[in-house]
Amino acid sequence: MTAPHPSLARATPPEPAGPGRRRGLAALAGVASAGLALGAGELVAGVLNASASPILSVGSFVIDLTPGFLKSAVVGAFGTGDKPFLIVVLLVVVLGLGAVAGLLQARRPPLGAIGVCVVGLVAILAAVTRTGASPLDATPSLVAAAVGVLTLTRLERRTETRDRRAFLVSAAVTAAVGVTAGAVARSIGSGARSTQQAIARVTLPTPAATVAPPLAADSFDLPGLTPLVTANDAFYRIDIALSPPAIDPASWRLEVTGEVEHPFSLSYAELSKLPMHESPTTLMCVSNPVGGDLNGTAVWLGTAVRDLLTRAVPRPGADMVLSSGADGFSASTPLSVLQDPARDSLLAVGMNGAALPQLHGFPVRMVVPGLYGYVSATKWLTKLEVTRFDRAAAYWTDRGYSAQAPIKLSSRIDRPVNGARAGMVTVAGVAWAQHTGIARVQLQIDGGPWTDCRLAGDWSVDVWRQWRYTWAAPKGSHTLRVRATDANGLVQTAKEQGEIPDGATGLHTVQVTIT
Ligand SMILES: Nc1nc2c(c(=O)[nH]1)N[C@H]1C(S)=C(S)[C@@H](COP(=O)(O)O)O[C@H]1N2
Ligand SMILES: [Mo]
Repeated sequence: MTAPHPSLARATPPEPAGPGRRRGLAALAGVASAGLALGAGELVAGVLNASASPILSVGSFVIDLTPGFLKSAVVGAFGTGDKPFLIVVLLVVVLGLGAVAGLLQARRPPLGAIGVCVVGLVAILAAVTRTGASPLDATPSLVAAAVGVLTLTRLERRTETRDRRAFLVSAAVTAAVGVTAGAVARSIGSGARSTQQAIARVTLPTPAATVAPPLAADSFDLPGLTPLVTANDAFYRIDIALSPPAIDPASWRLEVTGEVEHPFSLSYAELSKLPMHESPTTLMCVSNPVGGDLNGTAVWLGTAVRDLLTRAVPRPGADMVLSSGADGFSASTPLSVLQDPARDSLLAVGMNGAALPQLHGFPVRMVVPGLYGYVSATKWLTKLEVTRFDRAAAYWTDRGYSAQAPIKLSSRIDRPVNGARAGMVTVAGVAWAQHTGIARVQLQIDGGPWTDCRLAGDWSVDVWRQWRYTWAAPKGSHTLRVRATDANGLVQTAKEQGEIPDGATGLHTVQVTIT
């Protein structure tokens, strides 16, 4: 409204803005418009469906395209902060694209507006191609694109006004409204609240068999040493879900299908009535580097996967179970492992005495002792499909990881820390060979001989085992290395191998300074 007619503006230039400044204002208009568009899109998603959020959909799209090596690099650099990192990168990219659109719109209208539409189209595609998406999920990105185009064209016209301050105020207001909308969207979205309420309402089934709690001798009470059982809120989290699926247990169903004689499906209530038992298992991520901490132990409460398979009756020739999660993840687990009566493979509903937390797969996940998480530990489980390794491939198999991946024998030094006082120093850590068990842990100091460490009791072969060693430590810098031997006599290899394709090997080596 206040923008002068362009030809007029050209005829009587009011204190002509330099081309550099004009460009700056155009870019600013683009950034502010992008901010408002994003906020509007997130707000609509918050009201309609949190997983249709433009940023989250594009983020998930990026994750799905990300090759394995990059995933490991990002997880390695940011640990479980990989998701906030991705979102920040996306926000910066979108605002940057906004600046470009602003410049284009100023130079060659309507090129900038067209650019906004193209970005909107990408977001729409990302939203509707998500697993379990509906066409309605296009709405948030559609609204974002419309708001983006309208705001950009209006703001861009204002860059021509003589009153720079008025322009800056409208750009600032635009951006602020966008940020506010985004913040409101965050607080109402994600289904987090309703899922928390659903989790709070869950009464865990009574286990037919409880696990014997660890004996006092099964753990050492040493500061800095990994506890035998990991608290739920300290448990590592790895998944491809930018925002964890919010599943209502009242509408959850598990499908058991594929190469079986009797396919069936189960509700959460039906599953809860099946015989439940407790079982402690140490989960491991294949992306764990030597010495890393992408692992944790919990007492899981669940029902035997084996019994469900018995009921379905797999057909001859089937050798794999492809389990799927609501986030689009899938895992390939050998059928024989899941049918093995000696292995406690669970469909878990409880974790350390509580209902499964949302981040760890509420309402139901798989837990299989001895296999890396990506081939076994499907969270937000929706389907078990009996199939064959030569017919189907899981999520990470398509991205450079092995189809089968037993956990590798490994060990870690947790203490001492740098600056420990010279004298008697307790070195300690954990070693693991899930489903086989640890027989021996040895420590090497400054390249000297390998000496035996003291082991804590063996609570379960499916769980890591603590070890300790009392060291007469002299002042100075020292190198400590650890290696484990499993119950079959296999000695942990010193050969260094990266996480891809089926888990890292090598000996954890630390440098400590004793003062
Ligand atoms: N649905 C779903 N389940 C999943 C994943 C995932 O991305 N999506 N990641 C797997 C991987 S790689 C690991 S290591 C474990 C981690 O489980 P946690 O997050 O409970 O520690 O979950 C597995 N289950
Ligand atoms: Mo993992």
